[in-house]
Amino acid sequence: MEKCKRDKEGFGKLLNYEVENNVISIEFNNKKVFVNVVNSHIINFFAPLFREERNSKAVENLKDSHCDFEIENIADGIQLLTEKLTVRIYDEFKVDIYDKKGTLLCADYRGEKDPFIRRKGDFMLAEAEGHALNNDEEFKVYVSKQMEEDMFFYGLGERSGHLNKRGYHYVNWNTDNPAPHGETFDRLYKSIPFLIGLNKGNAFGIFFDNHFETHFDMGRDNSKYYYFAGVDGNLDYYFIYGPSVKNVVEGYTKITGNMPLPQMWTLGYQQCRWSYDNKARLMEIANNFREKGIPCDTLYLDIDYMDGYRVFTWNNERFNNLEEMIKKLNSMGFKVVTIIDPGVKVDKGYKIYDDGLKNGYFATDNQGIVYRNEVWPGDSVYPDFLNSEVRKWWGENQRIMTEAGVSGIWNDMNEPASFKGPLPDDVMFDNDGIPVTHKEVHNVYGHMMAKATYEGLKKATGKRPFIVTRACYAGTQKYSTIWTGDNQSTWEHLRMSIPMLMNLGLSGMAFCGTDVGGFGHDCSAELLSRWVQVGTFTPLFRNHSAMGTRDQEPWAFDESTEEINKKYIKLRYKLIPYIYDSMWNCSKNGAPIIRPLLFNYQNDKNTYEINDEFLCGENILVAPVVEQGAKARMIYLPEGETWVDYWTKEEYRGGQYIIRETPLDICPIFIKGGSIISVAEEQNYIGEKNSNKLTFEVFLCNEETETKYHHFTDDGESFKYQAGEFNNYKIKVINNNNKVEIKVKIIDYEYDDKFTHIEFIFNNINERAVTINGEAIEIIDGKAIIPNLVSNKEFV
Ligand code: MIG
Repeated sequence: MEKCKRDKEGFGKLLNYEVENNVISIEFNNKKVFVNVVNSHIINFFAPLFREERNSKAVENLKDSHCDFEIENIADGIQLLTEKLTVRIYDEFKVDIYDKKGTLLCADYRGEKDPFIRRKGDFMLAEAEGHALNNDEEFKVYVSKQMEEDMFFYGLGERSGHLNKRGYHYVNWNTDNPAPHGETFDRLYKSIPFLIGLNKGNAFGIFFDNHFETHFDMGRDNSKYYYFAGVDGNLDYYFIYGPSVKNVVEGYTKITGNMPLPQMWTLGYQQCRWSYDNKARLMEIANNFREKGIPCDTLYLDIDYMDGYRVFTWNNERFNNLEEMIKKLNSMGFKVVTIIDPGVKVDKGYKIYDDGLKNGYFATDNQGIVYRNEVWPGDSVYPDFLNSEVRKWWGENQRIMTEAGVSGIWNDMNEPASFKGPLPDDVMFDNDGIPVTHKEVHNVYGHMMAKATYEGLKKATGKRPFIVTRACYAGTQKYSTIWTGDNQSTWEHLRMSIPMLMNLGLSGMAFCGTDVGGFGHDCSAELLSRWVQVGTFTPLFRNHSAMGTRDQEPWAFDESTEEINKKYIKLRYKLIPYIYDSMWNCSKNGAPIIRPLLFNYQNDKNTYEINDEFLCGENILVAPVVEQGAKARMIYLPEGETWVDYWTKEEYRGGQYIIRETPLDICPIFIKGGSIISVAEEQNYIGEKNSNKLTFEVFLCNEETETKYHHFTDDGESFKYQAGEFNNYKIKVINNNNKVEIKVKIIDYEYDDKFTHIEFIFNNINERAVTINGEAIEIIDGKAIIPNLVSNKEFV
């Protein structure tokens, strides 16, 4: 941490230190800093360069668990030893971090700064204009680390480009740029200043909790170092040790909060459009789904449902008797989600505006006058979501929607977007008594809006809130799912969505998705089919498209396209229990649903840069087609497993590249040999049928395997699971060439889930004999059924 640009003198010599509980305060010649041992593998480094206190919006209730550590003096500095790490701190607050074997994980850079020179035409720019903002002289907070050979970088939230971020530079400044997103974009709607480094196979994370504009440079400026920097604010970052990427993500979500379990229906297929702008069209869409037998759980109302874009109102002509319409849709098995933007129309007599104005709930200019810009409703003002009273008010307003029958809220435009130029830096917000500038809180505006919405919905309904937000910051996973904004119906964007979603997943935002079929531009039949195939495995599975573009509902093209779309949407419904189990895992340890292969196969270097394959949970590998017209594609199967082709049941040893034919109705899917997938019977929407049996598909293979699976059941909507009202079925499969042993155990059984039977469907059973909990079981048509153990409590 050699540079702190607030003043040129830096930190200076290390003078002395004091320890109080988990915090070591270190006195340098020019500044005092704090090193907080969060636990044996997470260390926070804090220097109050901007204000004395933290002003974190990401980290709430961080508890220091008691953790033993030692501190000793070493030549030139001090050394901190935890059970996992050795941290050496020197003059100028330079920090080097090693694991217990003495392997260097992350060291501050000491060499010369030598950023590349940006040449223009045939002359070199004068120094003053030669550097863009990435010149370190312009940052007030700046930390550079030594680049090691063989390093890979991941995370950083929503990014265009590829999975590995080495060699690139990204900015955190939430931005609504309507141009087609490309690799040249260094910023998008979201800011998640969390980077994962993989250094010779050892992973670590750096979470730079600063919501001013921040930059991450992974060796673009110079391949000798990487850095993170902020235009202002405190130096406040967490080092999170792996050595597995899994542990890093778990550590990061421990600090910034876990994604709560979503309601089960939110995992179904969702249909959106800008806009289904009248009742007749919306009902036509709903009827089409049911008549065609294409499953769907959710329909969206985009901005045109409102009365003149006034939030918390609706247009009574186009949607007369909205409540009745929603009731009708609910009875057909649909949930309705409505968009709510932050911009409030300037309009005397409109209650939301009047109330907000009267109570001082809107952001102001630096003279205290309510700040105006323009968004959809015309002249608009911006609620001050930094203020807890405003959040409460906004939360209460959600009742206007929920009482009309709305089941979820979609928060758009909360970067915040503005039509008349960006909000000036000095637009003021009231952070519960501490005035803060737009410059400081821009990146958390959407995050605080999502928090307000979450708390309001939770209070109004008592259910697990469903919110989709476009802008977010680190930690938004506690409140909301996200979608990646305005993509385009292009093959390029389908390709790009995969590394983008994988990095979002690694950045805590496990519940994520893109507009399936693409938002801008006209979709083609083939592109829609391929996109639906990817969407099938994406946590948020929502088809959406822009005003004026070609229809892209599953049936909007020809019959064969409709058949393919239907086949995959049905597959999604079959996999809902498996996806819900993956969500449950994620709610405990942050493990993303859609994840890069390296997450599970870190020892296999071939996985480090795979952009066009992903894992969905622990057991499914998906290698979608993202090229128009592709009749076949190459697939890498990670080593250490046998992989079973979901369609043909053929087995492949991992550690090889194979070629798979890919006719339009085939998205290559491989199941980890020996593993289990929990599945549901066919239904049009979640909860349509109340099956009395649990079903597990077992994918046997010729390799000897031993796998474990946990299946979770609860009511699918309330918070009762947090008080223990759930069941946890633990299933073990031991498979060899002539027999399969299954062991079922119930670890938790506080929920009356009404399943009377458990069914196993065996793929590749061949001549194997099967025992379940030691008893020989007869296999008929590859299936075995036993009574559920919860009901007779036999095997508990
Ligand atoms: O300026 O509400 O990203 O999903 O359909 C466009 C209209 C505003 C942008 C969102 C998009 C939504 C659209 N909105």
